Amino acid sequence: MIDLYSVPTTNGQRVHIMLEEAGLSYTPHIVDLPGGKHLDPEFLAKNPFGRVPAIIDRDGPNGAEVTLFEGHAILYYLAEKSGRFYPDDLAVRAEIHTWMSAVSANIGPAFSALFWFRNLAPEKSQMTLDRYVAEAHRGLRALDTHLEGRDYVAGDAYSIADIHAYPVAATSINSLDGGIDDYPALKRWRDSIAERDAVKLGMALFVD
Ligand SMILES: N[C@@H](CCC(=O)N[C@@H](CS)C(=O)NCC(=O)O)C(=O)O
Repeated sequence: MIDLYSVPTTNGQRVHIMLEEAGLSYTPHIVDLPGGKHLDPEFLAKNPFGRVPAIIDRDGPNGAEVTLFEGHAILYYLAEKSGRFYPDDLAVRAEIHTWMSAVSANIGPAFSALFWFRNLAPEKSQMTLDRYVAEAHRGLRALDTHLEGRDYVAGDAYSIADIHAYPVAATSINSLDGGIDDYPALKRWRDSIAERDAVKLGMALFVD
């Protein structure tokens, strides 16, 4: 059994989708971020950075408990545990690694910074907002160009690279003027991934 600690944002959604896709049984726990529960010692023991998502696999390797955080690390773990969505082919794995890293290192942080400066910063700075809007578009442009003429982010089958990138195209992008309409390849790919039952279930988790 896996305990999932999360919220229904982009960072959580990719793990929710993966758990549904892999058919692993799990117990979801919503973490009260506005109430500061992610900074309690009890949660910091799961992720010392005080961020969701995190999981505890009570039946980890060799029967031991394992605790993980960072969405992409959780996806790799669940893929290896389930043997799903992570092909053995080294060339495909290289492409998966590249795009998982690119989304984590470039696109995710651009949207996180944009959210903070737009919604939480005590002082507003147009220059800062412009910078992170531009960075978000830079990442989306790269993903859109990569998806031209392709059905999947890596190789020729659905993989954890699609699961990792999907919430960016389904959720984060809606915070930009114009949304996904400026990105035709990304839109086509998002619409096809959205049809999957596990994706629908994962995206609905914690949503009333
Ligand atoms: N790099 C992390 C980012 C996780 C993250 O920023 N989670 C947000 C919620 S969407 C959070 O916990 N924010 C609380 C905080 O930063 O204090 C991942 O990909 O899992």
